[in-house]
Amino acid sequence: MKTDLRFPKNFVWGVATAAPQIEGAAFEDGKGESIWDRFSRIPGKCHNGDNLDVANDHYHLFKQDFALMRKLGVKHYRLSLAWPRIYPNGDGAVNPKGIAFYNRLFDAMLKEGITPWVTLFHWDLPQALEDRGGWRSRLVTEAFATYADTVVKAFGDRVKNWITLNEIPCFTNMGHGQGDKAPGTNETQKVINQTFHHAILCHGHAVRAVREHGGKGARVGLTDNSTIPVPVTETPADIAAAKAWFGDVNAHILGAISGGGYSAAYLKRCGADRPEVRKGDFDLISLPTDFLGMNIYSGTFVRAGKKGKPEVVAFPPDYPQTSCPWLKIVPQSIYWGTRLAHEVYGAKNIYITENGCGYDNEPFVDGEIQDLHRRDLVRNYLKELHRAIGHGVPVRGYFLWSFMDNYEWQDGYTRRFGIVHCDFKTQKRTPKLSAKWYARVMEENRLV
Ligand code: GBH
Repeated sequence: MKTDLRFPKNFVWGVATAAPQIEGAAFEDGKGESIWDRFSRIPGKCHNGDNLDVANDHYHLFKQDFALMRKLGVKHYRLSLAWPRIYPNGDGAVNPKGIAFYNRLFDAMLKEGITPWVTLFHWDLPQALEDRGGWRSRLVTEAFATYADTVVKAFGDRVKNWITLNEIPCFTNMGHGQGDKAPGTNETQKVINQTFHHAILCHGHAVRAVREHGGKGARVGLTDNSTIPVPVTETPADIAAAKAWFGDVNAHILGAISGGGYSAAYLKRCGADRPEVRKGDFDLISLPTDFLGMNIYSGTFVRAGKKGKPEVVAFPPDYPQTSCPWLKIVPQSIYWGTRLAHEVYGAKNIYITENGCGYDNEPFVDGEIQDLHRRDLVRNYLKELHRAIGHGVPVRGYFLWSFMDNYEWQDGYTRRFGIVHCDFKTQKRTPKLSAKWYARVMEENRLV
């Protein structure tokens, strides 16, 4: 029987990870300390006191990991580079062993027929830069520009898909505001806004670096975790409210990078705390990109309130969720997120660079982790992604987070996001039921 849940020809199916969460070898071969190496050692900050020292030991086991990917039929893999492995002090001297490691890694990946999608920065700022002001200081943008030039030059012959930064709000707002991510400080709103401005400026530098040194066929885009409204009813009034809300809450990032600078509404909200912007900053920030990466896990319900004004409806206590309180199960978020990014900010080629779910309790049954909850969640989100594509939203690919269980930041190793189980004592990898299911999806290019 024919299925209508087939995806477009050439749709990119992949899996995702990030260097600090899987590599381990945190102090090996000259790697410098990152702010997460430091933060994870502050008592009480990370679950169980778990740190990134060993993680999945991917630094030593990457060949076997790529072999497993190949066995599962993975053809596209999103990973990140560890800045402190390349520049242990953030800037200054390059660490040749860091370059050599990624050379070995890319060669091994390509040998297995896997196409790399490389994020330049996934939160592991060199501690040496933090000591000089970190994201608060403009210095970070100069260091990042040099780092971006270096890695694009070094790996651009084999890497054609570049992602500038991962989830800017997490390492700016959450790192310096709520303090639950590294560096874990509580700064003033003015400082937080400045960290944010430096981050989008780094995005611009990465785009520039790829244009200058990326060679033929190089493509580049940001990965954003946009704030996503889901209309309570799919009726014109609620859709209009959701659309207005989406435009407003994402203006400082999606609007800024797509040529609009900071919106008047954003600057008004900042008031006296507005960031210092230098002449020429927005020339870099708004350099055209080739795609938009979106990490979509959840959404916020919005409806038309008084006079049609957007009104957020809070989640009731028993709303279904995963083991992460923030990850409420809202499959329609992937439909509305991609559709609104396209409609409101003109995003042309959209890739879901992360989607998935984390659970604390996934027992083996007869040697298999039967994670029907994950299979079901991913399938329901993918159905909504399929709907978006059917409605003309230009979605080109999907990366499942994550290839394997890994270091889930402040939730340590307890929170498992992988489709492959990792025993962190023995480093044994075991594909879960969801991995076998996803392998069929990738192979058949349709929901099975
Ligand atoms: C992504 O971030 C990361 O890119 C990835 O490294 C990570 O492992 C994965 O997802 C799973 O977590 O203020 O309490 O409402 C997750 C996105 C966005 C999750 C902000 C927490 C806010 C929590 N994050 N969110 S709260």
